[in-house]
Amino acid sequence: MSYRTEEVAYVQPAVLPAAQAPTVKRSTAEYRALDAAHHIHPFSDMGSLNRTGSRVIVKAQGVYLWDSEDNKIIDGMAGLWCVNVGYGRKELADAAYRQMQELPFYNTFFKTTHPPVIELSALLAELAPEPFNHFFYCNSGSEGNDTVLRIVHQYWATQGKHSKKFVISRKNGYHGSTIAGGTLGGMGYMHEQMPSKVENIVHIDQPYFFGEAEGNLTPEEFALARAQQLEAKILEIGADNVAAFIGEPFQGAGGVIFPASTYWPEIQRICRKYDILLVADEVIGGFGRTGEWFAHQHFGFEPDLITLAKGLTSGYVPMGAVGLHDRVAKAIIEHGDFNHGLTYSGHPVAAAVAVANLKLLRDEKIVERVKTDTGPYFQKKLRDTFANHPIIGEISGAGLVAGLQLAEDPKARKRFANGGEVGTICRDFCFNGNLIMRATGDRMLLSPPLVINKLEIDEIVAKAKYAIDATAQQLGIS
Ligand code: PXG
Repeated sequence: MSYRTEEVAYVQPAVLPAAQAPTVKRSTAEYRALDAAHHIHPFSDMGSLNRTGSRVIVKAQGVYLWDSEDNKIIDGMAGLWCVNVGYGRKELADAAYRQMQELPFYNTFFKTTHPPVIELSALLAELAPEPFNHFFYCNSGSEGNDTVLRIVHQYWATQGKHSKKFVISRKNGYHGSTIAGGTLGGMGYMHEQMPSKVENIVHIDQPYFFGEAEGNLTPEEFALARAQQLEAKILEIGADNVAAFIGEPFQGAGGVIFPASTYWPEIQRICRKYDILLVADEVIGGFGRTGEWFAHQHFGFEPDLITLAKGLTSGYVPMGAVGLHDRVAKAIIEHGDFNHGLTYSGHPVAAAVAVANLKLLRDEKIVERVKTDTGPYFQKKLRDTFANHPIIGEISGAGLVAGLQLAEDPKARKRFANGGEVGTICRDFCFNGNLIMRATGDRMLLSPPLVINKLEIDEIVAKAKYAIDATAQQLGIS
């Protein structure tokens, strides 16, 4: 198996000139030594990382990264699910540069505002589904979900329903790593390390068919049963005590778990029946990932609140937001002070970059291309390539996001007993093959920049096949 090496014909418009690409100022060994000496990485075992050393990424263009050893790596994860317009877009750099000179910072507290945050809010209202016309800003998805809790609480206070305090979320959901985000998420290993958790947050099971469906249930029956756990939980707590349900339309960090089509309509029915706010965490799904602007549109439901981050700025600068459905916005607007805000809420530079980014997504029809062209191509290519593969049990996804389930016996839906280790073996083969593909336990995840072309998709899929074949071979499975 050889890797595709030819350069792709597709050239991005308005890329940064190569002369502006950062130069490598130190040797890899020096970078690693300094990194080990002074930098604590997120979600890492620092002792073991410092013994091996990190890969040092020094520049990027389009869908490619380069490390300090000048290896060219294809980025199958769009950074961390965020670089939707790809790397090196000059329009975003120009927007930041201009804004930094004109007004690098001013706050949006104390009866003030500024043009970039006004333009961004109007543009988001244009791009989001019709009832979303108001946006609150923060710096990350985690802060977005903290904000969601504050809005939900304030909303029910304005309705005089003070007992509605519980928020229901899902096991293996991911909603960030602040105390509130981490509590909302369903990652047990994160809960264990928290000094305390936010009160009144409870979890139901996830709609993970391959791993958790028992008996002969169809995916649709299983998804319905998992959605109905919400109703059971509401009845257990009492509808008068439940404020909201939050979920990612598809779970990203949890393994690109795509629920069957029966799931979200049932969740929505239950939320409406018991007068519970429905929150879609669109931090990964938003801004085109599934081929729709927002993932809840792909699944056909209407949330009351949406959490946004990542693709909002394509990760060029940090920014998060919460979109409020008109019925929620009205209550917040009409009922006095909302006592929440961050120094950088609506930061002018982040807002200017977000505007430039959203205009690229809109004007270059990048989202439409994911829906009608590259998304279907990517999904078909993966399914054709891995049909009847000895260790691929399921391929989930739509548009430009996919999860590949590694399995000991795909037909019997039998997972590896040591699934996490198998995922790590596969991830290491990807790493050595200069492909970034994320492992979550025994699921391999892909979520490339939305500007990827078909040749680049072919390259990702060929490299993924090489890594998965090599994994099977190492396990002695053929
Ligand atoms: N919600 C969702 C759905 C996310 O995926 C957050 C909230 C939190 O966003 P911030 O910006 O606070 O990180 C996320 C973040 C991974 C990985 O390993 C995923 C995320 C972050 C870091 C790692 O897949 N998602």
